[in-house]
Amino acid sequence: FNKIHAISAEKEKQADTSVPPIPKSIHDISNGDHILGFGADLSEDHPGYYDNEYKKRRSYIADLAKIHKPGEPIPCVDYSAEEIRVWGLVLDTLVDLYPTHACKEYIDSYKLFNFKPNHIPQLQELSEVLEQTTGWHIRPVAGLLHPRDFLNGLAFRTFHSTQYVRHGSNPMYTPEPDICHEVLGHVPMLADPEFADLAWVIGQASLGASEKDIWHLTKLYWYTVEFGTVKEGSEIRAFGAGLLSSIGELKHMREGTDGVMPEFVELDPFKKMPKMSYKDGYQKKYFLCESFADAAAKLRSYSRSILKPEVMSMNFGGTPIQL
Ligand code: TIH
Ligand code: FE2
Repeated sequence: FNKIHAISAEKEKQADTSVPPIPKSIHDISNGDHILGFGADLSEDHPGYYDNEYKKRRSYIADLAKIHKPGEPIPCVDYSAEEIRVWGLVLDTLVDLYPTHACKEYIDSYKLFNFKPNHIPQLQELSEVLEQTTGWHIRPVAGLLHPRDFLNGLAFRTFHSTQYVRHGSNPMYTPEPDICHEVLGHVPMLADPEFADLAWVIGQASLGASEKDIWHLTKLYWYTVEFGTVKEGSEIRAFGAGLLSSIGELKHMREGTDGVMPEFVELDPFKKMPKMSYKDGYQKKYFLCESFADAAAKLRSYSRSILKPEVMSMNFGGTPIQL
């Protein structure tokens, strides 16, 4: 009996320690301790793998992010002519698609930002606009954060953003986030109050969540904030940042690839979500929302079902939890 008892006590301890302490503010979340995948170590299938100059540049930009402290101005990056060329190309191609492919909230918020092909916006200037519109903040990050840290950031209305530019060999699609994705995909959406609310709901639910729940929330995040689509009359429009920053994926969402159309399914946060991957190219399945308000309401009811009692009494910079 003693032995069994000792083993189960040990298991319980493990289960306990697998959920780290709940962060009380953005200062409790690290932007550089848990970088996953890519980061500065590119895998062999990454378009920049054989480009040493590119890898050096990425490490330099990643190191800038690591020294940043929340509340301080975000370091500016002096982008090179090649980096600006890539950004300009992505922007010029995407602006032609937005009127027909992007949701109306995106098209509206986009106007706040005056993006130009010859200037890569600095995170600091963008964060200032968001602070004034929806109260969100941008924080630079060295690479892909661990999902718990990333989602926890959303609870404090903080969006962790990369600052490097995708490899120039394929500006139409990159397998990982880069500054073009963050700026053209996420930033205008975060200036929309209803969308910002949806992202906040996912963040609040992630505080103190079990590993299993973190995984499910990551998928909910992926299929809405990253690859979500929304009905507008008889049309399907994109609101997910992974769509809005990739010319290739936006076209694929509408027209399919090699004669195969993607599938569209209704969002139900209580159902098991399909597996997600950075490695499989374009999505085969998109979740279709009636509206942001409807998607946020559904996410809220799921989030309430897993919310930790300690989080209920937390105060998010003067605003109590709103689930
Ligand atoms: N595929 C997107 C792009 O080309 O901009 C970037 C990513 C979004 C989500 C995951 S990777
Ligand atoms: Fe993203």
